[in-house]
Formats: sequence, structure tokens, C-alpha cells
Amino acid sequence: MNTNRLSKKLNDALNAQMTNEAHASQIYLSFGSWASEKGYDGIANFLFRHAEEERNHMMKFIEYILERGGKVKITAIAAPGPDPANVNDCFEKFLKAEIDNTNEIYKIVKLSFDEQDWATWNFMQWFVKEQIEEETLALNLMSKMKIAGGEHAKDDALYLIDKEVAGMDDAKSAEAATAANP
Ligand code: OFO
Repeated sequence: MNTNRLSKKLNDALNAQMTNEAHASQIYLSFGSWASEKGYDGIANFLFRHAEEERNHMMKFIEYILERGGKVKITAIAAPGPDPANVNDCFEKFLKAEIDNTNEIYKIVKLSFDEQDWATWNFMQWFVKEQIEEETLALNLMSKMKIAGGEHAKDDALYLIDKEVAGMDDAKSAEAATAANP
């Protein structure tokens, strides 16, 4: 008897998304390290926390695939790419990574809808909601950067932005995040 409750297509798509989450985590680890090297400790903490969140998202996919009797396939993770040119570039790349991720999430939502796999459709709604929050966060960061002067922001403005990001609720500490509460 076939105990895999996922179609081959959905199993592959969920696996690929699991790897996308791991890739996002690598990107934020790399950007966080860059920010720390440049002395932006608030931004670094924010990005490290997000790296942790993405790993928790990765685990959510692994747990779901296994729960449905599917096959998890761990593959290599692509390198994160070059360091940001400046803080503005860092936030722009953060926003772009989140939008790309949303588009990948939507593809799985559509696939589960087309296949009438309501369990997977329901599971994916958590990510749809999460992506609204993450895009809002990224858009807010971009708005702050715009006020600060965008890519031409001066050191004093960047100092204030770093302090503000350090105080954001969503950037308290990476250690506090768990798989159940990412
Ligand atoms: Fe940035 O969010 Fe995962 O899915």
C-alpha cells in the first residue's frame, strides 16, 4: 500500500521549498555577518534572527513531508551571493528575497489547490500569512531607508537606523526563536 499521502509533484515542490528556506537562512547569515563587520550590530542581530527563522521554516517543511509519509531529500544549498554594497542594498536584497520566496510559496498553494490536496493547502496557509508579515517588515525597512537618504544615507542616519532596528520587536534575539514559535 502506498503510504505517501503526497503526490510526486507536491513532494518534490515541498522538498524544493525546504531547500529554499535553507538558502534564505544562508543569505541572512551572510548579510548579518557583513552588517556586524561594518559595525551595524542592530541590523546584524535582526538578520541573524531571521536566519534562525528561515531554518525553523525549513524544519516545518521537513516535519510536514515526514508527517504525510513523504520522502525528504536533503541537497546542497547554493551560496548566498556577494555581500551587499551598503545598508540600502542589504534591505533591498532582503525585500527581494522575501518576494521571491512568496512567489515560490504561492506556486505550492496553487499546486495543492489544483490537486485538491487540502491538507497541504491548509499547511501552506501558515506560510502565506508569514510572508505577509515578512514583506511588511521588509517594506518598513525600505521606507526607513528612503527617509534616511536611501543609498546616499550618511553615517549619522545609518547609526540611527541601526539603533532602531536593534529595538524592533521582531529583532530581539535569535536564540528566542523555536521551530514551534519561529
Ligand atoms: Fe522569510 O520566510 Fe521563510 O518562508
